[in-house]
Amino acid sequence: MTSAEMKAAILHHLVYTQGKDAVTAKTYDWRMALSYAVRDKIVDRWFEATRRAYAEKRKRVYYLSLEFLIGRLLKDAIINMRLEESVLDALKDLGIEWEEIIEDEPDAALGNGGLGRLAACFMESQATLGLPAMGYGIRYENGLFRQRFEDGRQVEEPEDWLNQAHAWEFARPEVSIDIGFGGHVQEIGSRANWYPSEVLIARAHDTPVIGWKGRWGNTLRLWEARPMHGFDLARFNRGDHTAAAEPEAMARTLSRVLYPDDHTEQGKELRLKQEFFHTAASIRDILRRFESEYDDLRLLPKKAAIQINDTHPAIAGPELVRILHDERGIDFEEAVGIARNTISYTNHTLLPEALETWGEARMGRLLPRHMQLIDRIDDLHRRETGTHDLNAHHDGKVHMGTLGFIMAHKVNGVAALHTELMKSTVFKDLHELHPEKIVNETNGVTPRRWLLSCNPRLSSLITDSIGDNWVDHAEDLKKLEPFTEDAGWIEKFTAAKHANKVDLSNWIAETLEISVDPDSIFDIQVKRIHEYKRQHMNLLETIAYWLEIRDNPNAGWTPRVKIFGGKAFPNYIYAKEMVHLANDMAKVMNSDPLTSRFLKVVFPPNYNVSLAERLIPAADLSEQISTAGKEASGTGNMKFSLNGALTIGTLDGANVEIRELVGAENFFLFGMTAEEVMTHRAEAGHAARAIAADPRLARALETIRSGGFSPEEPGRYHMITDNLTHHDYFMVCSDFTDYWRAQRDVDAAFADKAEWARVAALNTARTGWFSSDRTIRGYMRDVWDVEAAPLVDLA
Ligand code: 26Q
Repeated sequence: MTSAEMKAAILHHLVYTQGKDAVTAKTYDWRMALSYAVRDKIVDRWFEATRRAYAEKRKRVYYLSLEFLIGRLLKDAIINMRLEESVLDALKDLGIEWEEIIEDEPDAALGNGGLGRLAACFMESQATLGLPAMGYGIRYENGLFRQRFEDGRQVEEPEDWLNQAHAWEFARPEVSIDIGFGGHVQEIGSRANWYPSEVLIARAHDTPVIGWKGRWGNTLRLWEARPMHGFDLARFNRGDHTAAAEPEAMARTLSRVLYPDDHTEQGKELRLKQEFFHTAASIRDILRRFESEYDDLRLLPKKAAIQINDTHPAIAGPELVRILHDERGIDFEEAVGIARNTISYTNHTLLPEALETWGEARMGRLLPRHMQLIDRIDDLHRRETGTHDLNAHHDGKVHMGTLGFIMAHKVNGVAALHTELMKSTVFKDLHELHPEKIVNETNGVTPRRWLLSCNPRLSSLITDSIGDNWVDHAEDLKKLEPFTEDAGWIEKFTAAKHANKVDLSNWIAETLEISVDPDSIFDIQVKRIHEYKRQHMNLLETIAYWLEIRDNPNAGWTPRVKIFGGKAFPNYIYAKEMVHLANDMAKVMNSDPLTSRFLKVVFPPNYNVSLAERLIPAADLSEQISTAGKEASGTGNMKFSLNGALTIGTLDGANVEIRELVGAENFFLFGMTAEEVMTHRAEAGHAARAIAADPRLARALETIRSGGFSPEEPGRYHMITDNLTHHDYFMVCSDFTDYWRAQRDVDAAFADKAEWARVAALNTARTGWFSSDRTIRGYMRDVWDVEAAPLVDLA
């Protein structure tokens, strides 16, 4: 597409789609016009792919996830369609600022964190690989809350991405599916009719997901909840104005908000309703498509693979069995077999509090037939395995992990260590009964968004050096290794990183009014705020470093900028205190004349996908410091490494694999192993002993305790200091000393700029394996048994 054609397309959509005149058009109007112009190009390719999937009778993959953390889509679309030149030229011609347009797009935050972002990366990789696939999610009206700080405290505000028109979706009112809840069951022999007492409608909204070079496109289908009967006119006419709108409001509640929860099981009825609404609509839609192409349901596992992203859609098993058995008349055992061979389940956590369970009373009331079927599934599984326990339904609850496991043909972990821990802990007994079921598929991230798009300087250097094949064959980044021995090339690498750091420094100065020195170590920890992720250990180390500088301000300290980003679950008081402490520390430290040359603390509010894209390319040091055994994988760790940051980290999640790939000598390892954590935790008084043995730690804790960062309220952080001193389940104190040691190793290493840059470049060269393309190929081979369509390049 030429620049002139692009310009004409933008102007056309400005007038005829957006209904604005170039004279009065605002940034928003231009963005919408540009989005429609780009979207037109995508739609052609998307239809072509969809037609081919049908015509070639290909097996399809269905990715069911309550979360798709897709972020902004415009730049991604432009890059994958190779339209950046014509767009840049056209915008220039029109006198429109590219940056301003890109920044104007709301960040679609339909997810909490890693699990949701993984689903988004998977969608992009599936399209890039030419795999016929469809993502199913919920079209939340309000995504993850917006975070603000008020006197350093987190305040949540509703997120309203749908306030503006959404350029990328197509409403499909003709795809409307009835979803029932409650009511009663009438059994007829083995089968039953379910008569729900409440019914609402799931309406589809489709977003095309385009792969690299526009060679394939898939659909992300998001469900919106709508009332069966809209507005009650009779009631309104009787003068009952509020009540007339009630059924509508009730139904819509279902797709109103994303639960801002990660890792704490909530047990809320609305959440269970969301899960069933999402899953039932998706299963119906999958079967409708299948039945339009084939007439034998026994073929389902050959033509469809359904992946459930954690247990959130795990009711898919019973729901599919219900339709096959009750509605289509397939024998119960055969129905279970078909469902199992179609479904597979990804586990993302071993934290006991995060494993979903639903009370039998609630589940029985809301999903009476499913409750019966779960008991029959349990019963069948007992007969198959000759066991007596291991039921999904026990102790008055339905355990969704167990249900997911027994209704799937494959269950996967998300990093090598995590998968091994699944086998030896949470799923130990089930694993012994089904030793082939658990497989590992180490997570990955899409290199299109997480290198090419977010880090243009480094990407250009890479492409100038090895060509652009790396973009969809990230293993090619290996070819950079010889360049890392070339001093001239390393200078270019350093210049790219430095320029990224200057950009970030400017942004920090403008938005937060904090001045930072781009020559400092940019030390970044961004992720949800959680005790197991140990942001407070990072804070303690920051305090200890600050105190040491104050003791001896002229000792030649290595300057650092400590950058934090992340949201705390609104009811998770401890995590909120961690946020508050970080902000209180920033206030004290950034204005300390003795130390501020050497140490700054920066906590930009509202960490999201777009902010990640800004921060990660500017990082020198990636903080991956979770208590070993607790972080299933992590994916931020991969993004940092790919962008040339060194990692300071524990042997947890995918850190283990990152360290193996980049080389142990190029990774700042510290802390106990998962096994050591388990034994050490059992030793009473571990925290007190660790504190007694490390005066730096003791002093840092004492500084918080005595109100060093909250003089107006010295007791403010007793919750944190008391917990760390006495209980310290996540081993912050016991790992602190080694963490401090590793941080000083970082200082020493950073002193040799060229050597640091060499190792940073090696990180980029050696982490191409973490492309989500590789992950998806793994699922295709080990779990889905599916092949991609041969790809054709754009004309
Ligand atoms: C459960 C019940 C009710 C409401 C919400 C939830 C809920 C929602 C989201 C529970 C958990 C989550 C998210 C979990 C998550 O993001 N896990 C992360 O998944 C990543 C991708 O595999 C891993 O890299 C991270 O290690 C893991 O923490």
